Amino acid sequence: MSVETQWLAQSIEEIKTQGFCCIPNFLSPTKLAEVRAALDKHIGSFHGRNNFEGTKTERVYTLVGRDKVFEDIVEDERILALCDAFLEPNFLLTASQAIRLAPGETPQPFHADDSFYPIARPRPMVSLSMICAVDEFTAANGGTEVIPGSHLWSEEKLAGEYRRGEGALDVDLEQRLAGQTVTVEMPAGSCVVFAGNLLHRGGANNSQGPRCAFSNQYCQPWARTQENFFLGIPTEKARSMSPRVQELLGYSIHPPFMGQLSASHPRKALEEGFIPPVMRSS
Ligand SMILES: O=C(O)CCC(=O)C(=O)O
Repeated sequence: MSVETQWLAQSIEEIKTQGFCCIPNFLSPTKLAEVRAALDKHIGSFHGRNNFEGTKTERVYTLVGRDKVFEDIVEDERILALCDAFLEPNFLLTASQAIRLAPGETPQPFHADDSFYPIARPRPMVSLSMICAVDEFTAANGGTEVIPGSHLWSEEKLAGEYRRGEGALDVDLEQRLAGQTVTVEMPAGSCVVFAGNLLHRGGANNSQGPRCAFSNQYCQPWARTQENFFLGIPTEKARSMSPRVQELLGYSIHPPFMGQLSASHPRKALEEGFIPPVMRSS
């Protein structure tokens, strides 16, 4: 399957103008079933610790290392084509996680996924995110809420409003932002792709059932990744992955030498019997 040119051009335009685009039927019914089966094995082992992670939310971090189906999705050619359009060559996977909101979950604070890179806005995105619905997303069950156009907002527009105190929730602001919000309602298997500087949040789950999703985020090749995949994914596991996924995890060089391993290409670390130079006697 190759990425359809017209679809790609339109999706790029939507991300440029409104900050996001949707991919209906991103997963085939078979892939969606595989995702659900894989998630069943992992969901429930990590409970959100705060309002951001969600106190009624289960998360599974390092999803890419948990099942082959997630490795395949990480290198989905439609997502990588969008990354190619907005990020520099050698972009990296920065986060990979499942997010399951239980009934009663409250809305997340509005945030941008690349807000922790201290580069003044307005600015290009440092990362690109995708969130795929594993359960249907509705306004009632906490479907992701986005603020169209907010990826273009300046520092001034955010200052004293959104960032009134690090991590503090400004209730007035939350209400003002909520008035500009669009809920991404989509069937299970569809996904939303959005700029890392777009304001968004997981909504409140006022339904009777869970709202499960997974998200992969990609960042510029010069930015520090959120997840430390070198530590999270053992070498033996990384060795079995495709060359493209290995590159996305950081077994790659961003010229001239970012990511080097003692002056060698980092993929050397995946060779059988590799001994780190610092452990060699000569
Ligand atoms: O669950 C969602 O819909 C959004 C989650 C999110 O934005 C996050 O955890 O950073």
